[in-house]
Amino acid sequence: MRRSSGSGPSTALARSLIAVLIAALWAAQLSARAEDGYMPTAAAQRIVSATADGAGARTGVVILTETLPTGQSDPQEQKAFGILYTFSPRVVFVYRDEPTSFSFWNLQSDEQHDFMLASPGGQVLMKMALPQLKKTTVTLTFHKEGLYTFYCTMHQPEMSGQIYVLSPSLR
Ligand SMILES: [Cu+2]
Repeated sequence: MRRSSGSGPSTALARSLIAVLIAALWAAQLSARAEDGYMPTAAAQRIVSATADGAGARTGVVILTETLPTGQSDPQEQKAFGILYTFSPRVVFVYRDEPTSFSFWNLQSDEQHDFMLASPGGQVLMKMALPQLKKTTVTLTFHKEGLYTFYCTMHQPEMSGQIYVLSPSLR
């Protein structure tokens, strides 16, 4: 009796199913990456360059994600505004062309945040996920002076901050 040699119609069907499955997994992975964020493009790197692990930094800042109100909660405030989140600190000063590590500590066990950076002209430069109860570190080197804005896209407008990029001559 002849057994299936691997070229029968059922095998061909299985192969095409596997191909479809692999394509679906690949697409899911791509969309997951897009959700996770993106580093500066070649054009954006003329404004800011970023390395994901925080390496090469000479100085750094820790930015916490905090829940508002801190301390005793006011039931009326909670009712009017819900739970609010903020970056702490919300304002950071850095020098141009000085690699600076930014370590974001997501202190919430039940809330995802992210870090989206915009140039002084309002151009979005990068976006990075800040998972629950994790430290996420990136080294940023700003090449243009001015006032940059950063956002958590999930908690707008309250969860925002500013980075002032100063001239190194101000040292
Ligand atoms: Cu947030």
